Amino acid sequence: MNAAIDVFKRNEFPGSSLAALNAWVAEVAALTQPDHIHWCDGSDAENALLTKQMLADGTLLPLNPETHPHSWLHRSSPSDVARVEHLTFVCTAQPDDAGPNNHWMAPAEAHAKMDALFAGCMRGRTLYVIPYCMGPIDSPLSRCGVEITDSPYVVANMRIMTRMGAPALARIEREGTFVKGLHSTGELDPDRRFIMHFPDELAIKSFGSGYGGNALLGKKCHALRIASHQARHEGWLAEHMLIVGIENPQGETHYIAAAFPSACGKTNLAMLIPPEGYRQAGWKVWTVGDDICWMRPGADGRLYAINPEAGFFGVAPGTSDSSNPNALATISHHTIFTNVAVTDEQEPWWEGLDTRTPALDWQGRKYDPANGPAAHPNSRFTVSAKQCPSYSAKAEDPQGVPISAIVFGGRRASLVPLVFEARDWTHGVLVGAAMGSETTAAATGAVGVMRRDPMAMKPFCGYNFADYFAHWLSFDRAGAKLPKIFHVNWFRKGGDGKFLWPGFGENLRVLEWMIQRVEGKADAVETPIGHLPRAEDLNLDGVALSDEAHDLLFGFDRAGWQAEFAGIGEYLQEFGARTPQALKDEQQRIAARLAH
Ligand code: GTP
Ligand code: SPV
Ligand code: MN
Repeated sequence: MNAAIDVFKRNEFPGSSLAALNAWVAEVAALTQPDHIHWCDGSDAENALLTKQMLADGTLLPLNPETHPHSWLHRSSPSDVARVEHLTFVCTAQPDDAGPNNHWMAPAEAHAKMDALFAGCMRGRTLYVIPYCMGPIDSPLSRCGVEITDSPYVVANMRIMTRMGAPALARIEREGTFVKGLHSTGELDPDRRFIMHFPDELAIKSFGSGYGGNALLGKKCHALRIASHQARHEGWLAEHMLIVGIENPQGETHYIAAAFPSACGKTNLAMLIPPEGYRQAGWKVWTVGDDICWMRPGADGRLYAINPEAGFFGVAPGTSDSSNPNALATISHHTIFTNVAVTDEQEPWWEGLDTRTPALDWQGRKYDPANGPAAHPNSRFTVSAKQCPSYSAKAEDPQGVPISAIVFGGRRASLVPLVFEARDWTHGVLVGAAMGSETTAAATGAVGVMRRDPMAMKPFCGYNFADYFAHWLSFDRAGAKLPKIFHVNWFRKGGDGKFLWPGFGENLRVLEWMIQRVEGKADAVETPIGHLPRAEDLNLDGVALSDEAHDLLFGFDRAGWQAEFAGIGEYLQEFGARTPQALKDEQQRIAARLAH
């Protein structure tokens, strides 16, 4: 047992045990009036029975059993296809504790509003009790929760995405603490849809949506919004990050955690396949997690990370044998597909998969390009991480993996170079806090709009960003051996509007430079925004880059960065006096350097 784990404080709430769980289930049943109550044990038999029921009532549709054994298609309500940030609230006693980065409602008002929606909502339905564990079942870093839902689709997804069932219930009984998540699909009416978080009560109430991030409460609601709040009080970090291991030809593995906003490349980087030359030389890539990372300092001062999830809820469009062969292999069986198209042969299909023309679109209509894409742009697959060929044996390690580098990145069509390195931790926190990215189809609303998305946590931080930045800064203390911090941009575009960097597997070239920097073996040029590699500092053998690509991917545009830093300064002002002075000082120091 790692000594550091003994000092890992827990946010106990007294009086909670299986008795508390039973009492809560009874209270919810009295409110929601279900016809039946089912306690999920997570067994194969239970899953088989639920699947049979869902196939019978059309919740799941069969896919081709020859090409996609044990795989199903779910078509959601067309108005319920993504996270709803405008309907997602953090309910703290004081609005300032939720911060300008969250929608806020007073807890009593939010409870009253939600309880009115939940009243009688499960009549004619079954109430499922899902005990789950986020993280390896025997890890001291893991945390448990219980989701109550009336959706068998949610049960089936939670079974893949978390360690669900009897072992989680046993841990809850042992620990006496769990996050309470109450969910109902209601009538799937967007006007009666809310996702409410009560961090001080370790509770979530979600009504009116069956979509992943709104309904699988272990994921964004628990593992990020509630967990970030707990992490702040207990001295750790709950982040929207992939975790990937890069093994060099000498057999040494560095673990990298990377925060990119939704639909900006986490799953792809986590499952990267090295370019041919790297493969031949013996490089290997190991997937630990693709969306969420919980990190805490270990006894040796390094940050140790676990992936709290057990599966991938990944973006389908763009996933192909050339972009992400590991993902394609992972989803070849035992997979739930949501809102993809299907071919004549009942195979799942999406834009970017191959050149076939699908038969039916995501709504089950005969495919007609006039209706838009065949697969919804936010169509997804749910699959066990164990099916991934690159799944790391270390992903199940209760101690987690030591992190050598933290990477921030967004979709930036202009200005931001391929990669740069922060000078130190404080600068790195500013780089994360200043992240910008174009919005994607993962949330409802306009796509392609540039917004600030600090640490890719804009939709997921369960408390005031100013306090979150202070929490990040607090890790720089005596004895800490912190990872280096980098920023990447795979999405820089040229004059023709096309991506300048080939991306995907080729991103390993950038990761290699980072690892060399960590080991003190690679060069870089010092600029006001950080250390930039020259093109020759990266291994670009076999990559054909135009002159324009060279200039823009490795260049530093002083005038552009002056404007960017003015914008970053204004953004930090939005958090007022709560913004840490060290962060404001860092922004001003760099702005001043950019000015001459
Ligand atoms: P969430 O699950 O929403 O958190 O998304 P994610 O960050 O895991 O994004 P994902 O890896 O699923 O990628 C989203 C989209 O970006 C897909 O359509 C990918 O094909 C595309 N993409 C991923 N990596 C790259 C890259 O290196 N270059 C380019 N051009 N596109 C990429
Ligand atoms: C994201 O939107 O960042 C996702 C999908 O990973 S969801 O689970 O809906 O949040
Ligand atoms: Mn995500």
